[in-house]
Amino acid sequence: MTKEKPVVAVVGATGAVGREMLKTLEDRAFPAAEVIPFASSRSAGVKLPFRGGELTVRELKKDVFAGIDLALFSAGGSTSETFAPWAAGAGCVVVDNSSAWRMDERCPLVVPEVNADALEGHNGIIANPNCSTIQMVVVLKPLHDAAKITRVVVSTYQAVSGTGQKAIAELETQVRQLFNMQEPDVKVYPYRIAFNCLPHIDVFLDNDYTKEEMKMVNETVKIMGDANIRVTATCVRVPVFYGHSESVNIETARKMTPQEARAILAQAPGVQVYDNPGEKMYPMAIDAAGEDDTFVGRIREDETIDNGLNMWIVADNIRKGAALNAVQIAEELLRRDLLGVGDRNVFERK
Ligand code: 25A
Ligand code: L14
Repeated sequence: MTKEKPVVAVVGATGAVGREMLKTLEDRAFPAAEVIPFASSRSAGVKLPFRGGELTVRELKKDVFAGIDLALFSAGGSTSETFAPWAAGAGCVVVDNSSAWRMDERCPLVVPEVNADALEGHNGIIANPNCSTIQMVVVLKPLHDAAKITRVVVSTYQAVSGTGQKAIAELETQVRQLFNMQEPDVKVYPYRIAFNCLPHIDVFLDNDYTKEEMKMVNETVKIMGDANIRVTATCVRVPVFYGHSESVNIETARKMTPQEARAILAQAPGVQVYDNPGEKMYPMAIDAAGEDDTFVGRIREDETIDNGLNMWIVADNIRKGAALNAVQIAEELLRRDLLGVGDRNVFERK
């Protein structure tokens, strides 16, 4: 490190995730010398609360990164694609929440509880995984270490906050309109989301899966570091504000009982086992919202195969799924002294 405490930028600071990044830096007393919020020109001058005072949002430009040690990006994929190479080129380490750099071989894709070692030797851009992937691998990694997972079948129930502030507003507005017998405005999603479920997140690809589903397939393999794990996913948007839920079925090489899985997960970092059917105890989005941990319950045997388990995994998609995981990566970079390693020219600046 060049300095005792890093200067930190939050790019996309006015968004749903950017605001949570500021709050997380504050809550965890991240040792920043200074925090500087950036967003588009639309938001320049906006004031955001921080540490009892206010920060003024600046317009993001290619030349703003001189003197900044660390930048947390959450302003969409195209913003990251353009600006992250300029940051890295100026010696500023980027932790990027978009999908732009995740599958790039030059970029580690990190969930600190699972693969923090992947940060060593980074090239200046570190990718934060997809929200649905993060909460799944936090739970699956300890089970994989114990019994070797060979196949995963996951269906998600994803909150609108993943799409950002405009989608939160759309669900609110549609609910109000429907209760007033008005035709709901449909802008953010292709169909009404209020009192509905949409089996469609991000764009459709040539194989008829959505991009969100293929992120879960590809990112899981990269983070778990095992190309032999086969993953298939169905991603569904549900009318929930905060908290993604997932039904996860796993097949393992070695037999693992639900009791053994519960015992392993009770020791797992960042995981809370919330599983007592007799007491109607299972994780729900309304409990996970605002929490840092990932919750798992409904752990039971898949009776149709020899070595299989079903479970239900829930986490706050804006916290562990985005802002918290990014700040945890930043903390790990500090701990390992991986900031301030000078200018880099690994990524093309356009
Ligand atoms: O799927 P991806 O690509 O990986 O993207 C992940 C996340 O990125 C955002 C979106 O978050 C999504 O969850 N995103 C995705 N695609 C996008 C696109 N095409 C996209 N954002 C913009 N364009 P989000 O919508 O919650 O936050 C977006 C943040 O990114 C800033 N931003 C956008 N374009 C930028 C940029 N920053 C720099 N350069 C650019 N070219 C964006 O700033 C926001 O911070 P903004 O100036 O556009 O702010 C928009 C206005 O929205 C209001 N607002 C936002 N959040 C809140 C809010 N108001 C009240 N409460 C809030 N929590 C403000 O009025 C603000 O001025
Ligand atoms: O790859 O819920 O981070 O619309 C961004 C959009 C996750 C899903 C990502 C959403 C996605 C999110």
